[in-house]
Formats: sequence, structure tokens, C-alpha cells
Amino acid sequence: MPENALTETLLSAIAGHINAHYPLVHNPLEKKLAYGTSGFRTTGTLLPPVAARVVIIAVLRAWQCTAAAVARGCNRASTVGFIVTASHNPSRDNGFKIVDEDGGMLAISWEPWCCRIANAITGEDVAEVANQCAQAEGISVPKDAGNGFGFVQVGRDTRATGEVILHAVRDILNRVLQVPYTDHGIVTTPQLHFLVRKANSPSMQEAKGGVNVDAYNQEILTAFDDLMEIATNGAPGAPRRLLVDASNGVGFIGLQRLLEYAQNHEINNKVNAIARYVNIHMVNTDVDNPHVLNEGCGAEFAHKKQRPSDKMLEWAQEHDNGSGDSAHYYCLDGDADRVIAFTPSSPSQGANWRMLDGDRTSVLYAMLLYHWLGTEAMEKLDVGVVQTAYANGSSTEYARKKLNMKVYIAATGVKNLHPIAHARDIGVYFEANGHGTVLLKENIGEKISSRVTDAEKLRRVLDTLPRLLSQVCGDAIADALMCEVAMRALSLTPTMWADLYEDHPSLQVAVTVPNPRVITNTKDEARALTPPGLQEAIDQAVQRTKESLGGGDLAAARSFVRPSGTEPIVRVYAEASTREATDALAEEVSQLVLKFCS
Ligand code: G16
Repeated sequence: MPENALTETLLSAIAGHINAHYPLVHNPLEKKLAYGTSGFRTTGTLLPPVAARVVIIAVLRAWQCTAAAVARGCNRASTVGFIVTASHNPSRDNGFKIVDEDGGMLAISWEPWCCRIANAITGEDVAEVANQCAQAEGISVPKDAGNGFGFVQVGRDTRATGEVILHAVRDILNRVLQVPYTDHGIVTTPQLHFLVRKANSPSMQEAKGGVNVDAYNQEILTAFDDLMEIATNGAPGAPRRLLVDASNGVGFIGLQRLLEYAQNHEINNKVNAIARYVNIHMVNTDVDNPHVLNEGCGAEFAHKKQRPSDKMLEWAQEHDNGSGDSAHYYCLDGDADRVIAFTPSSPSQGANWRMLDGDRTSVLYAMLLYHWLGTEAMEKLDVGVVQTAYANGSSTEYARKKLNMKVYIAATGVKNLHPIAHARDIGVYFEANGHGTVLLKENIGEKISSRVTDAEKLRRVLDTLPRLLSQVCGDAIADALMCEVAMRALSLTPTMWADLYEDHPSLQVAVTVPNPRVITNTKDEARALTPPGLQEAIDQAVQRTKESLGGGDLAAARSFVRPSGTEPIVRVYAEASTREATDALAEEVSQLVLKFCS
């Protein structure tokens, strides 16, 4: 390991530029910024100097990945991503995260470097952290740095502070590190994940061309068309009407571009191929008003309030005749990596809409896998469903008992679910809030092809599924299309999908306390370890709820609390056999949080 991994010239350039242009706005001595559930999230105006610091770590990671690739005999510059988004947070917030070389979340072992540099006050402190990172990770400035040795793909969502944060990132890349980058402008988070993965793929390295969102559109549209062809046996029937709530965010731009691309390009020799199967309308598309992002709309609102937005209801009143599934309803979140679907019992009454959350999407996907791969093959494979403690108990029971699947519980955040799913032959992972996908091991076709009657179809399915189902993170647009594929293949309507099982009543509430992080949890987040006494008090509240429900097997109740990793709040979750008991338990536990954490 070199004693001083970065050159003096580079270290002094970092220190000088940060001192001159990027003094911190937040005070780390009072409150440090942390790399949370999905990167940094806070008030957007605090972030330009933080982004200027953290992009240095992104470049060190790219240099490390490049050196490792070269050592493997693969002569290429690795690229990482830097996406500026605060997804579901209110519009005044912003955030960013690094996308790793494989297109997934940054390796968790690198998060402490991001935290240290984000809170380094002076330019000299920043240079020191960068140097320590380079030394500890065995990275030195590559000889041909500035000549394609390491690369960064950057992009942002629609937030007002996004451009100034990205400006800081580009400035450091240009003027200090001299590392090339591609600025993709406004893109959805899954698009940026896709672009990083694609840029590092052997085919792109050979092509030596850049990647852009067209490559994403081409991939999604082709995979959707291929899968629909299989699902409908080449007889598409009438296209389904889809109503998508875009949360007044970047999902609108992403979906609009996808639809335009479909109109202007042939996919599988067909113009506007997607329109053979779906006819997509959107509401909550106001991306020009910075204040309406996620306000009373989108997947986060829908999931927490368990009802669709007013605009979705209005559209349904006007366009849905209520004659059973005449339209399919999907809500994207603020950066389009999560999706929540709905089915209206009565188009005009929000309370009567049934929510099809991430738990149900994972059940739908699992059923599709059984349908296409066959029960025998599925039982021979290591197949698992990964959920978090927020999964409704009914979904866990359905996956275990009806689908015969192993269920794993991970901590909140795709970065925690993904590795568990990745270790399986097939890993279906979803958070209840709609964030997830299905991971398929590359060689599973070989493992099971001798056990299926139609090996050719199996090969087509296994080749195509991972092109629509992101292999690196959740993608709301792709997932909405995938739900359509699954319903067609299984001959299900949204109502039949909703009828598969009944959710236990549940409620999630946000509680504001001075420091949510006084709460620490067990690995599965189901229990609080601190502050002392809180978990015991929650246990007693849960016990009282069960007794109030008459005790015995039918008297189910559970509740847990954890600090959010994206907002300065504590999340309280409650689930019980009746709506009244659930609401009362959530209220009681919220009061306990206030008592123990204030
Ligand atoms: C992010 C993460 C999700 C997580 C959600 C809430 O979503 O990507 O995995 O479930 O935050 O996290 P927390 O409960 O810690 O606030 P998004 O859509 O905001 O990126």
C-alpha cells in the first residue's frame, strides 16, 4: 500500500478549490450528515458543498474499480454514477447517492468514507480524508487519469436545487480531478442505475460509444414486447388503459420519453409496439412547479395514506365506468423507483380503492415465475422472497404457505434487501412501499432446462425477464409494465390480484422528535435496542392490544419503531386484526416514542 496514495499536487488542488468555493453550509459539529437509507438527504441548499466533497469519493471508487478490472485483464475505464435526488422527500429537500460499478448501490463498506468527507470542514480536512481513503483502499492516481481512466455518469431529478448541486459535482470533476463524465441531465434514478451498468458492460466497452437514455428506452420496450408476446401467445387482444400518477416528478419525463421513443422507433419491427398492449395516460405531471412534487400524490403519499391522489380519483370518475378493471392504476414516487398500484371498488370513492403494494407485487411476480418455470423447477431452485418488517403479515403468510417460498426479512433499504436476493437462484425482493425487483442468477437456465417440457420457451423467458426487471434496483416504470405482463400471463385482473389475500389492517405514522437516532434497532428492525425501556413499553402495548382483541390465535398485533434514514422522523408501524385496534396501537406507540425520545 503506498504511503501517500494521492499526489501532493492533487491534494493541494482539492484543498485549495474546496476552501475557495465550497465552504460547508451545515455545521457538522452540531449535526453530522449521514449516508442514510439511500444516500444523503437534507435541505437542498445545504448540499452543493457536500456534493463537491463526496464526488471525490465517487472518483476514488471508479479508480479502484478500474484498477481491479485491469488486473482481471479487462482493459477498460470503470464508470460509477452520481444521482442527485431526494425521491419521496418534500420538494425543499434534496439528496444524492453514488451508484456503484455494477449499477447497484454503493458498497456499504464505502459509506463511512462518504460520511467522513461530507462532514470535513476545511479543504485540508477534505484532502486528508481523500488521501486516507486512497491509502486504506489501495488506490493511487492512475497514470492516465484524465484520459478516460475512471468515468462518472451524473444525473438529477426535477428539484429546483438539483442543478446547483450538479454544478458543484461537474466543477470538481472538471477543474480538480480532471475526470471525464457524462451529464445525463434530468433522468429517473433507475435510468441512471441502468446507464452505469450498461456503460460497464463488455458490449459497451467494445463499442466505445457513450450510453444515453435511448439505450434504456430501447431495452425496456423490447423486453416488454418480447414478454407480452410470450404472455399473450401472440394474440394481444385489446390494449389495457393505464392511468399513471407521476407524482409531479421525473417519472413523468421518463415515461413521456419512453412513449415518444416508442412512437419514433421500431421495436421488434413494430412502430409504437407498446400501444399494442397498453394505452397510457398520466396525471400529476406538473414538473414546472417546484412545490407540488410528491404533494398529495405519487407512490409515497398513496402508500402511507392507503389511498390514491385526488387527481387519480377525478380521472377515474370521468373515465372509468366502474365496470370492473376498465383501467389499471399505478403511482410512481418522486424519482420513479417505486410503484404502488390500485384497483377501485368504486371509482369515485378513494376509501374503497384497494392498494396493491410492493408485497402484492412480489406475490404477483412469484406466481408468474411458477407459471412460466413450472412448480417442479421452482422447487428445485433456491428461490426466496425478501421483505422488510413493513411487509403485511398476510403477504408473508401467503408467500410461505400458498407459494411455498422461503421468506427473508431485511432492514429497510434496497441496499439491504438486494444482497439477500442476489444470493439465491431467484430472489424476489420488495419493500411494502413498492421498491423492488426480481434477481435471476445467470446460469439458472442450465440448472432447470432438463426439467421442463418447453426448454425453448424457458430460455426465452430467462433471457428476457432480466431485461425488463432491473437487476440492480427497483424501477417503477418497468415494474408497472411487468405487472401488466404478469396479469396477462396469469389471466388476472387487478381485482383478482387484490383478491389473492386480505391484508391485515396496518398503519404507518411519522413522529417528530429532537433526535430520531436515539432509537437503534435489531438487524431486522423489528425491535428497538435503545432508548432503554422503549421496547418493553411497546411489547406491553402490543400485549394489551392482543388482550383487547380477545387473545388466542385470531388476536394478532405487532408494532415497531425505527428512525427514518431519509427524513428527520421516527417511523411507527402498527398492524392488528381490526382497523380500530391498529389505529389505537399506532397512537399508543407514537406516544411512547414521544415519551422515550424527547
Ligand atoms: C428510499 C429507499 C427505500 C426506503 C425508503 C424509506 O426510498 O430507497 O428503500 O424504503 O427510502 O426509507 P426510510 O424509512 O429509511 O425513510 P426513496 O424512494 O425515497 O428513494
